[in-house]
Amino acid sequence: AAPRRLDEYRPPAFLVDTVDLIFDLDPAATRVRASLTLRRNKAHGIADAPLELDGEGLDLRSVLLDGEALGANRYALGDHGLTIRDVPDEFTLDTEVIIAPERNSELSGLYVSGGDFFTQCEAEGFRRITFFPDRPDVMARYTATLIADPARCPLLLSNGNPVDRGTLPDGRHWAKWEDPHPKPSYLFALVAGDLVSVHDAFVTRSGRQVQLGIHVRRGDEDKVDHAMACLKRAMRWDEEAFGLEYDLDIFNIAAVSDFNMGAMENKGLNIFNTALVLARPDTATDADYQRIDRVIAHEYFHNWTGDRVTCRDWFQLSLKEGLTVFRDQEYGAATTDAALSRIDDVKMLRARQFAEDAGPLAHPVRPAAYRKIDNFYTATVYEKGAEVVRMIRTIIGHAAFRRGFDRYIARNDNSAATIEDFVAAMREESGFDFSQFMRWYEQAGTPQLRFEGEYDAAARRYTLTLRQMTAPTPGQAHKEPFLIPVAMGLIGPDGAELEARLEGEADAHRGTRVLLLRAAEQRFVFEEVAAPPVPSLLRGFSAPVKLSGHDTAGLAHLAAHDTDGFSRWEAGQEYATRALLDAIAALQRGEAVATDPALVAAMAAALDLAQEAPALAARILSLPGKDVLADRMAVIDPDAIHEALETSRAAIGRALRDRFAALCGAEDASAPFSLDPASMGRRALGNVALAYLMAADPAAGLDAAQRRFETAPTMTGRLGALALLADTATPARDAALAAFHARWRGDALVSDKWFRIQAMATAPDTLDRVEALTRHADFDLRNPNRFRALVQAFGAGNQRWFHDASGRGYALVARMIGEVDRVNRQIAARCIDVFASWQRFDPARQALMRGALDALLADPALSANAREMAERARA
Ligand code: BAL
Ligand code: ZN
Repeated sequence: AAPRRLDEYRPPAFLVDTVDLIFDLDPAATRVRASLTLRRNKAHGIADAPLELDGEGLDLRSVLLDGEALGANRYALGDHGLTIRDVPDEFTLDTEVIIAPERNSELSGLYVSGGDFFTQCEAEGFRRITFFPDRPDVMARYTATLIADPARCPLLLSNGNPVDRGTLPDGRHWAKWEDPHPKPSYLFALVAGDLVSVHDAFVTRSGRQVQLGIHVRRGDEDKVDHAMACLKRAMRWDEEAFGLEYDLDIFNIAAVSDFNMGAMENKGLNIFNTALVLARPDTATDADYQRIDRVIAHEYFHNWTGDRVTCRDWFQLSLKEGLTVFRDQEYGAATTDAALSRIDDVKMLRARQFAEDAGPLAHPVRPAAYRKIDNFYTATVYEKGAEVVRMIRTIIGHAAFRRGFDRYIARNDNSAATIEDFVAAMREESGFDFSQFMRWYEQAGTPQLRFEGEYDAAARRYTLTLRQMTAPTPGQAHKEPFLIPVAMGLIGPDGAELEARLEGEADAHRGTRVLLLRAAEQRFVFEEVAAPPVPSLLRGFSAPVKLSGHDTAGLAHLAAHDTDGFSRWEAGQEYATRALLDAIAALQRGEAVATDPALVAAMAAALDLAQEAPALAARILSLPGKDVLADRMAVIDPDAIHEALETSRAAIGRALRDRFAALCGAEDASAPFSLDPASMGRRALGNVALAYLMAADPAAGLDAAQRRFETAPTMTGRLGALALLADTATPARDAALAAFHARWRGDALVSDKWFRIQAMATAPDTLDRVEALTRHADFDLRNPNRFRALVQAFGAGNQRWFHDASGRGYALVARMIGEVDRVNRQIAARCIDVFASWQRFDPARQALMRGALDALLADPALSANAREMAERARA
């Protein structure tokens, strides 16, 4: 199919005012009756355009126009929809179709999971339920009547408020839901099944009572307290931080274990992957708890940035996603620890988005063309999109940003907006000209930002030169300079922040300023600078760019003294990254690795923080990830990366052995479980310390790991130990994995962890074991979580063995993608990005990775989703 293009947008030919849906729910044959009131849209521009409705896989039974049945000669039915010519300007249309939810393994549209019915309509799933103009700029008021067997489906939920219910003469019961807010079809949802409901209530700031419900499979009701607490916290925070109040009397969350995404923001009825709802201290790690908090908040925040104000078309996806990620990041920063939260968000951005931006899948935050929009739910649209929103706030300031946000919401409420609408509101409230800034939405690629500083002691002048360069990305050979906000300060030789007067400023002052870099090269002159400074640039990571220019002494100085918590961590990480890159280079030259004593000293300094700031200590002690190191290498060498990390970890571990040993002892099982940053920090520190001890002293480390695995009261401690044991080909590993499997095989989410840990293991027999796990009785291709836990985790998270020089890892993942594609094309397509980095490897690996993509492309049955990704990755 030809790609869709942003510049070909045309308003819809018809608008839909109301939609009445009736579902006779049956797994094998669900009857869907839809009654639409439609009218011509003058903005479309063609007065006699036919009515075109999207529809896929629907067994059409009848079509009535204004109550009259249409003969087959009045409409054309194709693979992708229904076209009706010669329709009046206003009319009603009634259709009846049959669908088979139990055969819907793609999990898009209406499907069955564990015997219950769920929907997923974003982006284009509604057309798999009924014929409809399935595009986000068609917003209508919906009612939905769900009819089902009361024994099988006691619970019947849809969007909005319940308005009526009853029982039919044949014994089936029904419930009617009405959503008073106009919405696009992608936000339609229904849930019907035998779920247990946990209820709570929230009183909005204007005093309205909202009934909250979380609906889960029987047996999971003891794992929803956290999600409920997060929901209430998020509702309150959105009122306080953004002035946004919930607008219905009821808010429901249903959890499903077969789900393509993490969660979905359907109006009034969020549907969640169980992985992002269920948590108990013995089943969920601290990372799971934090992720749940953020995603519950994210989906809730979509109620305004997504539902009340939606996207005109799917090119605008970042309008809701980038903004809502920004909002969930702000929520995370405000409700936990701001610097730690920013560190974690930036680490994720770098690991996922920078990698995407550096390869053949690079695309702008607002893509200009796509074949399958499902392939654009990417780190670029989400995470980089959030950074773009953050830069707007950095440029115009918090107050103007908030006014701009209010204006954007007020002006676009109940409508489908564009990125221009958002930026216009910001411009109007700030007076700032965003023309150059719009390149962040249009140009792909991560800018390289290089600085040089020159201090003139006699003149007390410091001149900072900033240069930017962005490499070409697919379809964009030449890049215009970005407008880059550089939040910065100057640190003096004594570690204190220096006063300075930037050219044009009236007075000298100290503290953070924001420089606006507009040109490819620009000089900033600071006067009245008392001593030679080390510049602290990109404080709080003020722009998604790659900075260079510091020498190691400067980095060490910033790591010790920067007043910005994020930047202190950043400087330390950069220092460690360079030390590891040196180690990698030494290994490649066949030399022994000499671990930098300054790196050891920095780690010792981090250990000094263990009591006072354990979470920060754990983050500093975590060496840069393999992805970070790979990103910095001209040719990625997975074996050298692995060895350099292991050798350095062992050297640091030996130097600080006793201190690590003291930290990886048993957790205090009598202490109440707490998610405060210090408690989580202590658990994280225990796991990091254990990794050092195992590297430094394998025998003692193995003992400590076994003890931690057996006695840790939390999943964080137990899994941390298990992950390290899994890296060793030892009987202790086999025993621990067997015990874990036996204990948890009945819990799908914990079993996913069992698969994931083995998929990501560095032990020498990992390839054989992962192969065997693809044939394990508990492995199920049809469950996206399980596929991700084994195949995606191996491809994306096991640099050592996925990239094994034999090519076995590539072949394994390609084979599994081919298999899952026959069941669920979205899941197959999303896994293909593990091959997108092929140009970064040596010629032999390049050939193997290309070969894997070619093998996929050679399959004539490959889905359009997977084909688009494989072709882009191969380019
Ligand atoms: N809209 C898809 C899921 C999410 O981003 O919230
Ligand atoms: Zn979202």
